[in-house]
Amino acid sequence: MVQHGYVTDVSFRTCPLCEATCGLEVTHDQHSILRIRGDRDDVFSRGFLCPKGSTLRQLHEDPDRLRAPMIKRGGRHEAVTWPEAWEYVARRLGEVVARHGRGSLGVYLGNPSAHNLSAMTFNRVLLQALGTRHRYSASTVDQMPKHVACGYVFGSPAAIPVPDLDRTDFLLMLGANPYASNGSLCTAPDFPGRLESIRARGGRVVVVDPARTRTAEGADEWVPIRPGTDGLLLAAMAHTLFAEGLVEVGDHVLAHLDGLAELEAALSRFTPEFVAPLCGVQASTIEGLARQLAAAPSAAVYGRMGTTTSGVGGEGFGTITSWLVEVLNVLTGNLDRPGGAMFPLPAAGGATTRGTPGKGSGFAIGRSRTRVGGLPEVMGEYPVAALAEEITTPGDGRIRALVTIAGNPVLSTPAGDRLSEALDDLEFMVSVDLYLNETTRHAEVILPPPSQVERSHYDLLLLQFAVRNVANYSPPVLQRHPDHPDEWEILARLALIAAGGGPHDPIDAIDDAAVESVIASAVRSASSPVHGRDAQDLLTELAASGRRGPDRLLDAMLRTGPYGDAFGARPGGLTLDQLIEHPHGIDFGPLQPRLPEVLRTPTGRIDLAPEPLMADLDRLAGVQVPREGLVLIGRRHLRSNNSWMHNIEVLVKGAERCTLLMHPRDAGERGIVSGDVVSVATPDTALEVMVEVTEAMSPGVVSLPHGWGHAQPGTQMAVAARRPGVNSNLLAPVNAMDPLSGTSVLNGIPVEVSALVPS
Ligand SMILES: Nc1nc2c(c(=O)[nH]1)N[C@H]1C(S)=C(S)[C@@H](COP(=O)(O)OP(=O)(O)OC[C@H]3O[C@@H](n4cnc5c(=O)[nH]c(N)nc54)[C@H](O)[C@@H]3O)O[C@H]1N2
Ligand SMILES: Nc1nc2c(c(=O)[nH]1)N[C@H]1C(S)=C(S)[C@@H](COP(=O)(O)OP(=O)(O)OC[C@H]3O[C@@H](n4cnc5c(=O)[nH]c(N)nc54)[C@H](O)[C@@H]3O)O[C@H]1N2
Ligand code: SF4
Ligand SMILES: [Mo]
Repeated sequence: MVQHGYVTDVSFRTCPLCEATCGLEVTHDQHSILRIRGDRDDVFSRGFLCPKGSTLRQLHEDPDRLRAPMIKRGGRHEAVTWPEAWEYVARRLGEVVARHGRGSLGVYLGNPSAHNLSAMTFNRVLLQALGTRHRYSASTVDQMPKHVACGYVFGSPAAIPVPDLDRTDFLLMLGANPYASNGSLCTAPDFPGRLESIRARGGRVVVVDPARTRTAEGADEWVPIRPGTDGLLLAAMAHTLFAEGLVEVGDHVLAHLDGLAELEAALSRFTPEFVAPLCGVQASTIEGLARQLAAAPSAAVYGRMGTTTSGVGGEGFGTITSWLVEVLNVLTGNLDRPGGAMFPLPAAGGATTRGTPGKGSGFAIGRSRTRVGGLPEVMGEYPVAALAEEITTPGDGRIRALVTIAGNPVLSTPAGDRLSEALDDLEFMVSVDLYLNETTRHAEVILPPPSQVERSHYDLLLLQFAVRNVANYSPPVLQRHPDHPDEWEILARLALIAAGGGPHDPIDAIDDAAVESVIASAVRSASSPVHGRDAQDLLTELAASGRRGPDRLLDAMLRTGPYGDAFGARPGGLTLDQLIEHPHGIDFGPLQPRLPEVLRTPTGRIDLAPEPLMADLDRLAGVQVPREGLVLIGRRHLRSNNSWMHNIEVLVKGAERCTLLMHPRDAGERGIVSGDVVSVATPDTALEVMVEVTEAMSPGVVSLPHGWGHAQPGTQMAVAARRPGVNSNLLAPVNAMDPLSGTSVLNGIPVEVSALVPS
């Protein structure tokens, strides 16, 4: 094809913007993207696309997206050359380490790190080089409770079962709105379509949510619930199963199960009558849900954001709720069977495809504690809500320099105003990010990665939670400018500098060490098809491809993974070359049972009644749910993506989106009508925001989306600044969290809403 004098080409790649991993068909020439649409031949997404997918083009073209590193001088960011930026980082970071030691370094990893092959392979290299315990991430405003619950029950925080959407007869979904989010920890392109298929084949979908979302509207039944009380509801469902003799675990799971009797005894107090007034759900409804779950030929319980980040009166219940989700899957015989809740078998990077099959060292938290608040470490990191106080509180181990990678914690985490002030208090901050935004405006140096279409991609993380076993690799569509390092090169050079290297030293040693460590672990691992082989042989064979960085690492992981060619030992097995020959991906089929091999508990058995969770049942039973007043929850919009993509005109145009949804009863009581600007207040903060009165909210519950609050001084996002919205997380109390995972309470925040007196 020839257009505008250039040769046009079609490339296929996976959209990296959310967890759905849709295949894109990208028409482009050498310099620019001409069109993006759904790849109809993608083995997983079959042409599905949401409105964000095609905007990779607008993102690439956005004049506000940073193309050159920025250094802040006299309060303003100026573009500099890469060599200058590196010299600056080396000097300033070096000064902080010399003055205060490595314990004064901090790091925050944001959400897009999880959708990014460079970050998935080189963040860990950077973390090691920084050598600090001050690690924070978006996980503690997100999914950490699921890791902790599954860590205790199955032995590995990565052993999170996913609902087998394509085969289930009954799906009970709590606190998830895939019509807006496209799903999370359940990778499934066209999640809405898959839900509709459940119903089309005669199955049933039930949604538990305080809001009648589009997902709830599309379901057979919507069960409104008081925010933060899902744990009680699930406990009462489990109690009902025991009380009515409906527990039927099945031999396949029972053979590997501990804790059933202890669990039954501990749940006896959670009767439907006890929890009903607390949840705002009738006892008969709760019993009915338990019976339906037990009676369905196959069923899956699935909980997401509304279950992991909710609480009551400042107390979070994310982990206990996530545990009870899996308890119900086990009790109804739906764990690890088709149509139930199953463990994917990822082609690369799966934590449960390494080590000894069926056994491990188990899971624990609290190997260290935060300096100021004494909060436990979880999965090698601390709760992000503690970040600000760890920066501002004087004493040994205080954070004095911060690295942020693909994150915007000023908008995404509780009390962003406090964090914003704390960032100004640092001696040095460097951010790897595409934009000069609410967080990176505090950075002395910003290092921009190339755009999404200028790099290779493979969803190393999200394919570990996919509803089918698939693999799909995307080469870069456009060449980046020769001076612009790839994102992994930025991360590797940061690591080199953090480890004391010079700003212009070669990064090859770091890259080589990374691949050597992958191969060394594979030849050691009893689950690996290259177990016992000579590492050097494999490294030599890998080197023959001439690949470097993430691509070489990915090739190593694919070849030593469950479908891999094992470096020749399994002819025809998976390699990166083979994936490249399949631009629409390779489908390894529906999920297969994985018990007991997936387990990593020391006993090699499922611990259905782990001590820390059993102990937490007292807290759950004792929760005081206020009968009066309003609580705040959040919501997502299909055309938004957490705090970013708000600088893309086609996504943000139209009616104001950062509004407060409120039930007519609550509005009427306060003399509020749609379109009024009201005050939403906690004891500490008040925001002014426009109201939309709607029956889609339960009485007593109001909703505000997160990720807004743009137009801050010193940012460079012209489109976002025209529709700034307010930062809902200013209302989230910094100390409200789930004690077992350190995850913040973002839903169920007591607020007062009042009409503003017209001036
Ligand atoms: N109240 C409330 N708060 C929430 C939530 C909620 O539901 N309610 N949701 C929470 C959840 S689930 C999450 S995951 C967090 C997200 O929290 P964060 O990860 O801190 O925030 P994001 O908005 O995802 O910011 C992403 C940043 O990465 C940059 N970026 C995008 N792509 C790339 C890339 O490829 N490389 C690099 N280096 N940078 C990139 C963007 O410019 C942006 O600055 O927010 C949480 N906060
Ligand atoms: N368009 C778009 N897609 C996204 C994102 C985005 O920002 N925009 N973010 C991505 C990210 S990082 C993530 S983690 C996923 C999240 O994906 P989801 O987990 O689907 O998150 P939400 O869409 O926020 O849906 C959470 C639901 O929980 C409900 N809820 C709130 N409190 C409670 C409660 O106490 N109990 C119950 N049962 N429900 C409650 C809310 O009303 C809401 O409908 O989405 C991803 N996809
Ligand atoms: S659903 Fe997610 S992966 Fe698919 S096109 Fe939209 S943003 Fe991209
Ligand atoms: Mo997230």
